[in-house]
Amino acid sequence: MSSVLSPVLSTYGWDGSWAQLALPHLDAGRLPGRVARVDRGRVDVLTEQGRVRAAPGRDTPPAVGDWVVLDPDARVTALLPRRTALTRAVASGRSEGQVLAANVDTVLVAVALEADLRPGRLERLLALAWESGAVPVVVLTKIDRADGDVLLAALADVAIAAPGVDVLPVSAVTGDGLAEVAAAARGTTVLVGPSGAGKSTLANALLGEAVMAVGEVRASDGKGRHTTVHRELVPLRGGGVLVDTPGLRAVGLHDAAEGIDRAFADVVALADGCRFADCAHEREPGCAVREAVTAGQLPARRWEAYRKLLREDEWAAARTDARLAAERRGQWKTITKNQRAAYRARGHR
Ligand SMILES: Nc1nc2c(ncn2[C@@H]2O[C@H](COP(=O)(O)OP(=O)(O)O)[C@@H](O)[C@H]2O)c(=O)[nH]1
Ligand SMILES: [Mg+2]
Ligand SMILES: [Zn+2]
Repeated sequence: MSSVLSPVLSTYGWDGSWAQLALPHLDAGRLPGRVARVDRGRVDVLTEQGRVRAAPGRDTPPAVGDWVVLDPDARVTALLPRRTALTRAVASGRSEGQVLAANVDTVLVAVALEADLRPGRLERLLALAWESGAVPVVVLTKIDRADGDVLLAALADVAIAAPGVDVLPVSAVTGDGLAEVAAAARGTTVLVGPSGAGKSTLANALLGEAVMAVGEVRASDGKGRHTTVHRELVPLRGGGVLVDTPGLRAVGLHDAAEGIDRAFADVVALADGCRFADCAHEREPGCAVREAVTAGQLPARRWEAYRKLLREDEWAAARTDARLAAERRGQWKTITKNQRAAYRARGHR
C-alpha cells in the first residue's frame, strides 16, 4: 500500500504508527490525509494526491492537525486517535471543549516585546499549552523595537511567568533569533498568542515566504489588526509543519488542572513545603506559600493568578458535571418513557 510509506505524507508528519492506525480504514479508493484547515463546514485535507476539500463526516468534528481517512466521495470516514490536542473551553459550556489544533508537538507562545507584558495572559496560554501534551516555548517577538535594558527587563518578567520554559527572543524584521526559533519548532508546531503579537510575520519568516496574512499596524494605537481568520497548517522546508492561529484574546481553560500545575510548577513545589498536607494556604501555620509571598519570593500577583485559574477550572468542571448529570437524567427519562410505552403496548395486546 503506497500511502503507508508515503514520502508526501511524511512531510506532513505521517509515520509508521499513523499508518498502522489508518490501515483498518484503508479500503479501496480511500485516502489518508492531514487536516490543514477547517472552514464553512468543510475541511481541507492534505493527501498524497494533493489538497482535497472534503465533507467532515458525522462523528467528531475534525480539527486542524487531525489525521483522517477520506472515502472516494471526499467525505471523512475515520478520524485517527489524537496524540495531543490544544483544547479550549467554549462559551456555550459544551462538555467537550473546542480543539484548536490536534497532534501538536510544540506550542510557540508569542509575546510582543513592545506591549506591556501581561503575565496573566502568558500564564493562561502556558497552562493551555502544557495541558495539550505538547511542549511550550515562549517567543518574545519584535525585539528590534526596544533597546537592551527593555529586553532584559522583559526576559526577567517572562522567566517568572514561565518557569522551566525556554524563552526565545526574536525579530522577524532583522532575523535575530530566527534560527533558534526554527530549531525549536520540532514536529507539529502551533503559534498562539494575542492578535498583533507578530505570529503571522514570524510564520512567514520561518516558512521563507509570505504565506500568512500579516496585519497592518493602526496609526492610532500601534496595534496590529486582526487579519489571521483561520487556523492553517503549512509544511516547513526543514521538516515539520507550522500552524498559525488567529489571536486568542480570552481563552477559557478546559479541564486543565494538570496544565495549570505545570505552568505554576514553582508554586506547586512551594506548597509541598507547607506544614499540613491539606493546607489551604489561608490562615494555617507553617504555610510555605504565604511565607514565600511575604518574603517577596513569590509575587502575590502570581499566587492570585494560580488560584484564579484553578477556581475557573473547577467551576467549568462543575458545570460540565451538572450538564452530564442532566443529560443522563434526560436519557433516563426517555428510557422510562419508552418502557411505559412498551408496557402499554403489551397491555393492549
Ligand atoms: N518591528 C517589528 N514589527 C513586527 C515584527 N513582527 C511583526 N511585526 C508587525 O506587527 C504587526 C502584527 O503582525 P502580525 O504578524 O500580523 O501579528 P499576528 O496578529 O500575531 O499574526 C504587523 O504590522 C507586523 O509588521 C517584528 O519582528 N518587528
Ligand atoms: Mg496573524
Ligand atoms: Zn500552605
